Amino acid sequence: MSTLRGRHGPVGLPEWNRCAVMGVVNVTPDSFSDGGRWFDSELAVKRGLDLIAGGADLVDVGGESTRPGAARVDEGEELRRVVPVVRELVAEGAVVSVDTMRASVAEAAVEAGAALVNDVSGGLADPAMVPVVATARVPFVVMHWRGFSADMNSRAVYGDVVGEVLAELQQRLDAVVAAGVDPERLVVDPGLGFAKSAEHDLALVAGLARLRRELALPLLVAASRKRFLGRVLAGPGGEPPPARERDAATAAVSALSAREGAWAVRVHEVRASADAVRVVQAVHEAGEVGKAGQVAEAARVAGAAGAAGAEGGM
Ligand code: PMM
Repeated sequence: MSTLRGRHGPVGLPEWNRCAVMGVVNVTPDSFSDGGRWFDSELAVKRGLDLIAGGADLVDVGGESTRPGAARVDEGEELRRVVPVVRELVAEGAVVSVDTMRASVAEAAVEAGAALVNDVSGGLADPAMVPVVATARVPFVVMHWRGFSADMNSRAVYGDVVGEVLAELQQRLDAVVAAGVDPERLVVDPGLGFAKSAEHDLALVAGLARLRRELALPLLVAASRKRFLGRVLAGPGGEPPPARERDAATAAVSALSAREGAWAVRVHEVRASADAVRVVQAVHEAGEVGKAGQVAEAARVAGAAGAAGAEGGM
């Protein structure tokens, strides 16, 4: 369906010259890693601005927790949580994404200035979502999703997780495009932690290059503080560190993602990930300079050999 374009990111957002960093603003009392901390409009706006000051390129504002087992929030409450925060952050000059599964929230957030809709259900949770996004002509994140958080862990069953996530995402992307969303505005996300075990998440991180190559769309990776990192970091007793102690591990995944050409990483603490993606970019540029130098040297040697040959013939 899709073709690789010259652009690194989706049409409709600034073009960053490296993997972008999306900072998370959860306006929720119960998100798994930072629930309750920014559950107040003013605090949430301040948090968003702090994330930008710390190196975030854009901020993702959400009013519904999607942690495993979470119940859904009421629509009116989600609107009340999200829209004022989006409006205020946009007024302060931030590039804002809205993290929602509800078309009404997406629509109100876009009206308030949100530049991107991030739907963890890829439009499956609310049939009105895809038409809203198609009409608004904003970039749209399609994440791999198998069902609501209340019972998603029971759906974490795969033979070949990378192959199945690829096929299910492709099917979803085709449906979204058939329903009128501009393919140039799509972003894909493997949905780490959503109906996935720690082993599945690790396999997906190992498979990022394949996902990017085969889906040929900008890729968003959201590993921040997730369970699989807790599992990797667990001590000998098997006890994982608390979510807030997983930011260095998150930055490691940000570096890996940037290295594999991800368009963006979604993180709670931006500083370490912002540094990580900048280092990856600098190393990449040094490699390009090195390659250009080798080509110039090869041309110089070939030129000298040619000149010597010409001399020998005289
Ligand atoms: N994960 C969470 C929330 N929103 N959006 C995208 N695109 N991808 C994700 O993996 C994702 C997301 C859950 O994490 P949080 O509760 O810490 O925000």
